Amino acid sequence: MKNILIIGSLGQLGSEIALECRKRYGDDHVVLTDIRNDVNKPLVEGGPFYLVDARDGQSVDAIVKKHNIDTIYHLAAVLSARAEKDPLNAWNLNMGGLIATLEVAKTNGCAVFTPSSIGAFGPTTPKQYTPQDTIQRPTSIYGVTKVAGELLCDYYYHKFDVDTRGIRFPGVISNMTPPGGGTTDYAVEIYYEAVKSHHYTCFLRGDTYLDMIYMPDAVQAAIQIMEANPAKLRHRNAFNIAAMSFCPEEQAAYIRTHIPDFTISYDIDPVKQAIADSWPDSLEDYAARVEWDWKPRFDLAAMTSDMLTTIQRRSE
Ligand code: VAH
Repeated sequence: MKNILIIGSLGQLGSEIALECRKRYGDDHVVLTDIRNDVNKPLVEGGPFYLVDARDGQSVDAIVKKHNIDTIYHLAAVLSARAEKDPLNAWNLNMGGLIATLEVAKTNGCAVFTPSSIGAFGPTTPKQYTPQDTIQRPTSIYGVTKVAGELLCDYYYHKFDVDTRGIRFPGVISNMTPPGGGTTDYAVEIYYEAVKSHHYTCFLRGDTYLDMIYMPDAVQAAIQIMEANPAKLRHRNAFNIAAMSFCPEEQAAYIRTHIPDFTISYDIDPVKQAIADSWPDSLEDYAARVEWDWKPRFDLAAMTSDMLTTIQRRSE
């Protein structure tokens, strides 16, 4: 049975990967850390949890040894929009945390999953069906840390034989954990506002296309890649995956099939719009499909139906 450590386990991605891993591998086989413990009590109290800064390699090493960890999910990071407010802090946390984890993994023979992002691409990257192997010149500090992270993880694989694997996530949409300061947060907020007030004021232009994915598919991908046969992997850090590409106007139209009087207006955030404009409109994910059988289950129609039904049920 696997023994998994999830660093940054209370964030948007971390909390749902943690929940699914505990279901699949057992509460005591999934150890969580985060820099806070004042949210998501069921996770914090549902199994081993430690208050640890992701950059504290000594503490992480002690946890890995105590729990005989074989797989680390490194999910601690400052997301794109928040990172632009304090680029140095974003670099220190995103890179300081990752290299601490890679050093611990090298010492203890752990596999490491690190999320990258469509943010690892920039304005000179082909925007439509962005290829797996292409130009990566991001213009956000978040994207710089993602490209640097991909290169660092590949280096530890080739130089020290650390089993590193990663996925370039699109914008992740979840009905459980609030978004954490990203450029794609609008695509989550819009559903909650649609149920609450039948109106949403969007911070991106209505024709801004971005790749998005529903959280159940994102979680499945993060677990599936770490269970994949390493002999079939020609890529490591990181794989493109794609599920849907849409713009706020399209998402609003799908919401109106459930809430006919839903309206959307715009109050553009120039920082977030500039980041979104630098990212691809859509990705091709052929490598992930061939090398570890990636396949999404949710499209925009299915996600919209599930999100609105779940939020409406909770608000009753
Ligand atoms: C962000 N949600 O907006 C993250 C993600 C592709 C977007 O990396 O920063």
